[in-house]
Amino acid sequence: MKPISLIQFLIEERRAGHINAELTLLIEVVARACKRIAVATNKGAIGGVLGEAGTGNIQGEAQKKLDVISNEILLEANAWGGQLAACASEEMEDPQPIPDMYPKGNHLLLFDPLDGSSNIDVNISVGTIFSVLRCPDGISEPKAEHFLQPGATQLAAGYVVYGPATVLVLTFGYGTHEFTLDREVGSFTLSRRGIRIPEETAEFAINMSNQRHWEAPMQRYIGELLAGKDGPRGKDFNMRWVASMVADVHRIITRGGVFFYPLDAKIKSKGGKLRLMYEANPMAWIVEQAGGAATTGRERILDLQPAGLHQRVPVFLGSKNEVDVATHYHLQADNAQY
Ligand code: FDP
Repeated sequence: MKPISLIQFLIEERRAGHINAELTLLIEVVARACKRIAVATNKGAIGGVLGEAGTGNIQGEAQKKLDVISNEILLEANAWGGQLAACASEEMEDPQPIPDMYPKGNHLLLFDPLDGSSNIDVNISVGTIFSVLRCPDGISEPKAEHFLQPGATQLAAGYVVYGPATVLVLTFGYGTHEFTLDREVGSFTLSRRGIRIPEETAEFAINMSNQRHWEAPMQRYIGELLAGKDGPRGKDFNMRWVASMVADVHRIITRGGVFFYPLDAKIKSKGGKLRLMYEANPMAWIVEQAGGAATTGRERILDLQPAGLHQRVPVFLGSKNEVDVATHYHLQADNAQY
């Protein structure tokens, strides 16, 4: 079969009425920026891009040089294209307006420019996560409040994993599709169309070092998985934790599994670890579009009404049956309390 390039796929999606011309171009621009991030990431130590930037982001986390470089690449690539009204990023407190010298469009772009960046110095996969929203009508200078739309209203969501291969995974609400970067040709090529996550799995991902801080229903759920064949679940489970959300989600998209970053006593006051607008929402939509499920342990992630640009939430996502069991345990425990 003849390879299908990303641009060819996007044009077909446009002809099918799934996206408009502006969104077609916007995704092409984001993908091009991600190719530049892939080049920077691939250079590693000889590119002078490893290590700390010596600054902190608005979440109070130390920034890596590549966090800053990736953020700049995405901002620069998207500023002039004419499809955006504003951008928001994990690395910036407030949305970045489109400079006056460039035309403005009707879309809002949110991104985590380099997810899993604590893995970059040890040569483990990292990635970019992005989400596209519509700019509310009549708003020419969008502020943070204009980005606060539930995940269910996203127009596009995607991530890129910079791993042994650079892979882009994308949804517009018509299935989840994967493109692999052909480095020689320089273009993303369709590698999987209409990805399906198996409903059943025996593989889970969680940072077990937080176990003692979890809520009781999470302790119960993971305790039952660990009990294996002899426990109430009657089967053995295996564990994987890359500590790059993009890589863990990509494994789930590829062979099933379930990923948890639950609430725990250490992060309770923050609401969770992962960010709703540019991590949980795009990943939740990508996973749902592949037949999986995504909740906070209590509610569907895509139904949440965001309260802040950098809001954090607990994340349970992946193979449907396991997300359902873990969510059910939390709701059951909540009901028993009242
Ligand atoms: P990182 O802080 O390195 O960017 O986005 C947050 C994130 O990584 C996820 O990619 C990853 O799943 C998680 O945090 C790792 O958390 P732990 O440090 O608790 O393992």
